[in-house]
Amino acid sequence: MTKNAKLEAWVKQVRAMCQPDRVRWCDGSQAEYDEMIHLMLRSGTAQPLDPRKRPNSYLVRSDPGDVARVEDRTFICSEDEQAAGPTNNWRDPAEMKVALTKLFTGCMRGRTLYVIPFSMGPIGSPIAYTGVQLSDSPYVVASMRIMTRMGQPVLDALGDGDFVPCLHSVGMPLSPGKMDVAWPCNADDKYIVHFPETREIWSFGSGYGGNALLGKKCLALRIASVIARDEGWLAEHMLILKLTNPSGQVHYICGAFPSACGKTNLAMMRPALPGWRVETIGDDIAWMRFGDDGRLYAMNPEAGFFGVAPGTNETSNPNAMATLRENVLFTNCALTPDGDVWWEDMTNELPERLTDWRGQPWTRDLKASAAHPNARFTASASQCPVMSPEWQNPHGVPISAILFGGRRATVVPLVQEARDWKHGTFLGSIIGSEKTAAAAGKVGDLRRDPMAMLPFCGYNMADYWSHWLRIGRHPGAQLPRIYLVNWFRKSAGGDFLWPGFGENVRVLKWIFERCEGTAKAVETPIGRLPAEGELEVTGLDVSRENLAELLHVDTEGWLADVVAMREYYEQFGDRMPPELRVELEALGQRLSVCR
Ligand code: SAT
Ligand code: MN
Repeated sequence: MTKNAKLEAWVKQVRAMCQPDRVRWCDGSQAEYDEMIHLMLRSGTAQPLDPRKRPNSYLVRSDPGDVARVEDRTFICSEDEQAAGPTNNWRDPAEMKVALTKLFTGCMRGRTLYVIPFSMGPIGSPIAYTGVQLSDSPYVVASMRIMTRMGQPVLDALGDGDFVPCLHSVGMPLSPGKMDVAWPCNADDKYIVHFPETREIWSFGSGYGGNALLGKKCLALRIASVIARDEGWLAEHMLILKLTNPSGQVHYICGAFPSACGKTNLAMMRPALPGWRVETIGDDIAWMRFGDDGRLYAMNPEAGFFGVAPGTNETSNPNAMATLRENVLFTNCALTPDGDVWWEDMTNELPERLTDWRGQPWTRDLKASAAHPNARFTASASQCPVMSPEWQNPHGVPISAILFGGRRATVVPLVQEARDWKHGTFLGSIIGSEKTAAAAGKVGDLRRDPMAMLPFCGYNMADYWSHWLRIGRHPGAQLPRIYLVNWFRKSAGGDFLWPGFGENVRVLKWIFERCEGTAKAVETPIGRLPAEGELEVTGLDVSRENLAELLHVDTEGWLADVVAMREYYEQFGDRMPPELRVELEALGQRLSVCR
């Protein structure tokens, strides 16, 4: 329980508005988790997997209309429309509150209101933030217990301190006598709403992932990015890894990639080069602040993984497979006849028969995918065999390099180094990626996704770039080096040129050695590329031609990108930091002379 007056008053107010049958304060205990599972089994939300195959693990099937983040229903309601910027959906905050209050009135009838206190970052860490989510979903309670530090210890540490209020409802009240459905949600009305000035989150109508687990994208990215801007730090959509070379030297690296582009695989990589070691600090979010030594220290605010299941296997990510052996919530995966989960590319051979993510019989001649492409696993970070002990360090780890990447079949080389922070900020601002299934919409189209923050920046993207540039001017800063990477280049025939996964350590090795000052680079119009012979290729199964293609400057392709970026920058008008326009035009000029 709590003596926090603000919290007590807020719970009372929400109770009056949402009219739940009862209120339950979550303590975060195992018994409470088990009870949530029991409720989900009873309501048909979840089913147990065979404990001999996957102990203490469950499969959940969502409504087919609620399978991913809904970006077109995600709103930044700042006082001033310009403060949200052209890449966010904006509504007037007062009007939005009126509309939401209508929707939330009576929305929890027949349900329980759960009070879920959670900490983003180790409890009591000077750089952690406390949120309290009010939700009517047992799935959310169970998931938040895995994904965050959750329960009574958070309230104890909070005392009468401040917290971010996160209100959530699946948006489907139950009238007396009405049977519940397995996955309650509101197919017609979904709202994922952020009020940056008052630091509040209201989410209605969806029970899935980032729409509903409000500590993740809503608090730790959208709201935190605003706080970070005001306080001089960075809240980023980045993995954090620890890289150790064969002689035991260490560098910590962050990497920003859009959703479903392999952050989890990179963060848990089993390196293909002998003697190199990757350990995981985080797979999705990094909060970075300057230490007294002028270095940027990154902390993972989460406590678990909400990872994309399809594509995960013993080759692509053996450490994830080990993480998933027990105590896992699976969502929208397929079910095997012997009571285990399955997803595309989990095994070399397709199973003969399955139950698909919708609960329908599936046979391998059907050609349809059995798991949803955005099927997910939810597992505690503590289960990952390569979790670095520093992941719980309340101050974070010092970052030597930052990677920006995405899925680009063409143009962007395997790796390039920025000349300095400003150039790196520019490279981050121009990244694009072919769309994945992590968000609703058409898969495959190229979209600009600056710093992989397009769906997650809680304010005007141009102001966000200005903030990055300001970070670069921090007095005494010892800034990380910045790299653009692309594991997803394809040949004209449509095959990947680079094997990826554990072989990506070859790129990390070059970056590591750049940080040490021992690897060479060549200047090119787009940035610094590995000098001849500097990328470790021993034992690598890639042809000379393909390697050359991967490290080649595609002048015409880049020039076309410059034109596209000029247009992209236009929409930000005079909020656009002039430094980035200067970088873009300078790039265009350097490329033109090579023509
Ligand atoms: O659903 S989430 O937003 O948590 C996953 C993602 O898009 O990265
Ligand atoms: Mn993500």
